[in-house]
Amino acid sequence: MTDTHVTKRPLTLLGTGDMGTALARTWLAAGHPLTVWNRTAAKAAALAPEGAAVAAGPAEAVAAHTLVVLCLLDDASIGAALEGIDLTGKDIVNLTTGTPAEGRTRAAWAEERGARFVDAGIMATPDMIGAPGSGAYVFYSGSRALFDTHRAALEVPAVARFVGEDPGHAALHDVALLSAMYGMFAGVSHAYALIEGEGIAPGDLAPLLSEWLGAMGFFVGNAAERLSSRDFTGGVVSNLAMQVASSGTLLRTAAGQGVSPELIKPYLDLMRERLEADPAAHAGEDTVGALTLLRRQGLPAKAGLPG
Ligand code: FVH
Repeated sequence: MTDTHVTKRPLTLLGTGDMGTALARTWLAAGHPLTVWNRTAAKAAALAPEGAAVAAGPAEAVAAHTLVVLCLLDDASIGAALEGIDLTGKDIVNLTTGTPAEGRTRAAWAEERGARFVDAGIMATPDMIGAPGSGAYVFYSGSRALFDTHRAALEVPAVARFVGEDPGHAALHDVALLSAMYGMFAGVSHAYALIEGEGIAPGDLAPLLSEWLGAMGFFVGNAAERLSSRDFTGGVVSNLAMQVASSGTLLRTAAGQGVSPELIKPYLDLMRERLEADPAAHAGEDTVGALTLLRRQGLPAKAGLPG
């Protein structure tokens, strides 16, 4: 006879807002003993019928289990919730969105209190959590030992991707992807604004936009290769001089349609700045060369990235 009984790791979750509740439900459904606490008690109590133990306060919740997951609004709410609570021997996984600096500072704060710490960045909305095939995943960084110990539990709500022992790197990956997303949102918003009032339905433009953005997706890998090699001229198919010249068409069209260029102009300006700095050197480049201007003097620069 084989023993098929597998003990599911118990854990504590602080924060049962929209995301915390979605996470909690997946752990409960998977059979993990779960203790929850939320500042507004009713939101935690709502999980009791599904099997959650509801703690009266954050200290009781933290004391209940070694693995303590945080899903609070922001870094300040972590300080507020955990103020004065004994964290000795705890394994803290912080799913609260924050900056890389907050992740590093919070890791040092936790370690000073005798805890291991992993920071995280959730690449999903609550409805994607625990939904197979939704594409949901979570970046983790910090203590590799903690991550390895708890990986099975962390994989329950969404795929887990460990991105290094620097506790700031999960947030950095999270923010990098979100920043690219907002750039894409900005371009799409500008496109819809251009056609508004012209008798072209947004729904007619939508498939064309999706198809075009998919075709232009090569930029992601192309930019990575050029930034690594610092080769901005090899194999260029659309050179900077041509793109700067045609950017005037984009701006004049926006003006003609009565649309503010504010969402696309910064990128067009950056291309022009790169070209005007040294037309002979940069005219034949890909637009990726313009990205070297983003790290401005006076801003903290990352060592090892040449200009
Ligand atoms: N929801 C989403 O789409 C995104 C997806 C990507 C990741 N984010 C981040 O997840 C964190 C939690 O987000 P959420 O969606 O659960 O947010 P809320 O529903 O607003 O819940 C916030 C919880 O934080 C508690 N809280 C706020 N301030 C404090 C405090 N000072 N002390 C203790 N707890 C605090 C709040 O409690 P209450 O208002 O119910 O009493 C909620 O439990 C977040 O970092 C997102 O950026 C979600």
